[in-house]
Amino acid sequence: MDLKYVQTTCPYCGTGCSLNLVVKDGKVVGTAPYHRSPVNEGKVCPKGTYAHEFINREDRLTKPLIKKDGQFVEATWDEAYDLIASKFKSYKPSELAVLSSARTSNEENYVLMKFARGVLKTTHIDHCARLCHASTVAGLAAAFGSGAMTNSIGDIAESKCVFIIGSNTFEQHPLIGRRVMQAKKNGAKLIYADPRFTATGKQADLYMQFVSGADVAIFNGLMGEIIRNGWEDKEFIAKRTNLETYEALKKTVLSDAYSLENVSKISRIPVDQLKTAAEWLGKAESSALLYSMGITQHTVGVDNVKSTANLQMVLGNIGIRGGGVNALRGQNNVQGACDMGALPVVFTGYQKVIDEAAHKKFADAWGFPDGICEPKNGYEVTVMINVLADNPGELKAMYIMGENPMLSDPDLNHAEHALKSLEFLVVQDIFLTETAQLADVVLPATCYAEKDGTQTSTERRVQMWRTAQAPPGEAKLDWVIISELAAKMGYAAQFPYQSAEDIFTEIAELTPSYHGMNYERLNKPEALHWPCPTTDHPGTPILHCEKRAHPHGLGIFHPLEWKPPAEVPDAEYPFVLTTGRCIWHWHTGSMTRRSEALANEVPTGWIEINPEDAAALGIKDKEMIKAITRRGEVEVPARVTPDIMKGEMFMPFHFAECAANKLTNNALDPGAKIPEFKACAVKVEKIQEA
Ligand SMILES: Nc1nc2c(c(=O)[nH]1)N[C@H]1C(S)=C(S)[C@@H](COP(=O)(O)OP(=O)(O)OC[C@H]3O[C@@H](n4cnc5c(=O)[nH]c(N)nc54)[C@H](O)[C@@H]3O)O[C@H]1N2
Ligand SMILES: Nc1nc2c(c(=O)[nH]1)N[C@H]1C(S)=C(S)[C@@H](COP(=O)(O)OP(=O)(O)OC[C@H]3O[C@@H](n4cnc5c(=O)[nH]c(N)nc54)[C@H](O)[C@@H]3O)O[C@H]1N2
Ligand code: SF4
Ligand SMILES: [Mo]
Repeated sequence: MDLKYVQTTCPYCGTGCSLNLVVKDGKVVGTAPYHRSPVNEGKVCPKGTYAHEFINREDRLTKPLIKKDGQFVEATWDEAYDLIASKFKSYKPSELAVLSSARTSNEENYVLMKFARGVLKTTHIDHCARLCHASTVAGLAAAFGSGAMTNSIGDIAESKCVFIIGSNTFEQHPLIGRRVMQAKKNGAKLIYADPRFTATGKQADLYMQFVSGADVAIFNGLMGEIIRNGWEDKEFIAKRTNLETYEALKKTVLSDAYSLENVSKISRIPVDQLKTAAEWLGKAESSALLYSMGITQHTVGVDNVKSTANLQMVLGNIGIRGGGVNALRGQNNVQGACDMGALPVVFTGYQKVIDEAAHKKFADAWGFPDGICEPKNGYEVTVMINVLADNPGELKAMYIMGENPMLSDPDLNHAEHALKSLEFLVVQDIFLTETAQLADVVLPATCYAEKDGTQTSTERRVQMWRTAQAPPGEAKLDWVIISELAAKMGYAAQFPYQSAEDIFTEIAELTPSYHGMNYERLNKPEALHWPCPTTDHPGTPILHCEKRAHPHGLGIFHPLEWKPPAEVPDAEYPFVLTTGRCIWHWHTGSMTRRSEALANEVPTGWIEINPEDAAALGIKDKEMIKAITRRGEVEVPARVTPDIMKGEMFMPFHFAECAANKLTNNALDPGAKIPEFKACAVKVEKIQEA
């Protein structure tokens, strides 16, 4: 029997755990612990444990598919490439849009970014970071000059006080949750704020339940209380921040609007809990703030993120061990997809497309004889969808690699209408997803177990995937598909890669923060954190130790006023609906619902309803009910539980048969263009028997 272990990185969340794939007779058959990673030390969560189960599913895509008369027919790669090349050549660059993928490697994102800007010459490239941490990138960049998680995962265990808000860490980043438990064991207090008493909440020393959308008010209230008591870090503020902005912040947070009584009215958190939280934070030697989608997915997402930075600077928790603003990135490689410039405004390493020198640098290095895209910002995902729906004919064709917007975008009826208005859609995925079903051409790609490559975790650690088995059927590596298509379109010379490593070498050359990295250096258990500017640089686990990344080196405070969500409850839609995830499933379920063990645990979706609300509506636990918003309705089983706040309801968005996103609101943060997945107005009804 041919049995081997191949060490790789988990393909699910941004924690970046390492594990072994067990390969028998050339096929992946299981996972086994890999003990030497400092991130997870051999432990994994259920998704990591079962990360092999979807790989060899019978319904993996194995051949290119072309839609003819509404039906998919199998095609050769040449037929598929020829069709795509001729179609794409018939459109103007501004009529083309590309969605890249946080599920794929850095190398693949880089190649697709180069394809978009160099071959298609379009400015419109983006990916799911828009739905996720777009607010973080904008908010932390405004505060610190750089938009990434400031500290490392291991560092959280050293914190003296952990404040988690808007992150269900124990379910969504379980191996980061483990570090929080280690901090607790070392004596740290855990403060948790969330509308739901989640698995994370159940470990908290102080749990503050509040109504979705109150975050800025809560932060202002806490900062006011901290400053009134003299618990602010005066030295840090004086030396490391811009004092004018601090004075302005003080004026706002000390105003009557954010007295604890008012904040309590807005958020429904009792005053004494707010006082305790402020005291614990104010008196702790260090406190780490952890957040994720509860903060970012709002029309005020950027304000929420700036508030996290405000609080941590008031407390002097930046650039120290056990502190930091720890924005927990979601997808395995969403940090990397952003680093690789799969965003409408930057090349790799956040080099701005509108910057003349950066534009020239990439144009020269790539050497497209007919130049690259204009030095102009392109459309964000959410804007692409709105343009498709509202300005028919402006965008005509789209290339989607490894994303499933037909389940993950807000207001699905609107998204479906938008995607259906495309003249030509190409989807490159490993399964025939809801989005792929709308495509004109479907290209079969390879999954993480079938490729070498790197991915960058939430703590900016660049780690490797290693090939464990051959692709199924005729499926190809994502970067090979894009390079072959580029060659068909006349640009073979610009895509000469023989391996993922070749691509990485080009990335390192063009990207200052990755400049000192190469496969040899990355090929060890601890890998490297960016920034790593030279080949003898050890990498940077903690950012902003000496000074901010702003040119003047000082952190900037942002005084902010609280604003309610775009849609608030009224007589017709009397409840707040929030949405999110569970530990067993991954987003649109394309992988986890094809994993027997995971699907068996949680076979379908639900809506959480507080017992008092359920009683008033006459709804029983497990009863099928109808959930309705201004945008759509779904039938979904009720889960009656005291864990959700009265007046609020929660749905996971993993399940197509009761898709939360038929209900969600497409209202966007004006700066980051992230949708308000975390709050809209909903009503629920009993299903009338026919
Ligand atoms: N098992 C699993 N893990 C995952 C994922 C997955 O699909 N499944 N996805 C990954 C990805 S891409 C991401 S981005 C992360 C997301 O990770 P999380 O952000 O932790 O996950 P969510 O469930 O979206 O939302 C977190 C919490 O926000 C709370 N919340 C709701 N409204 C508000 C509000 O107004 N304010 C605040 N402060 N909180 C609110 C919700 O009750 C929920 O508990 O998880 C990653 N990890
Ligand atoms: N209501 C609601 N909606 C949300 C959210 C929410 O909290 N609430 N969260 C949002 C967030 S944070 C995110 S990140 C998005 C995620 O939204 P998406 O990125 O659209 O969701 P995924 O299901 O992760 O889709 C990834 C796709 O990539 C495919 N894939 C996996 N590996 C590979 C590979 O190696 N190559 C290729 N080519 N394809 C591959 C998978 O089969 C799948 O179809 O959802 C957003 N939508
Ligand atoms: S915590 Fe995240 S990276 Fe680690 S095993 Fe679970 S899903 Fe994978
Ligand atoms: Mo995400």
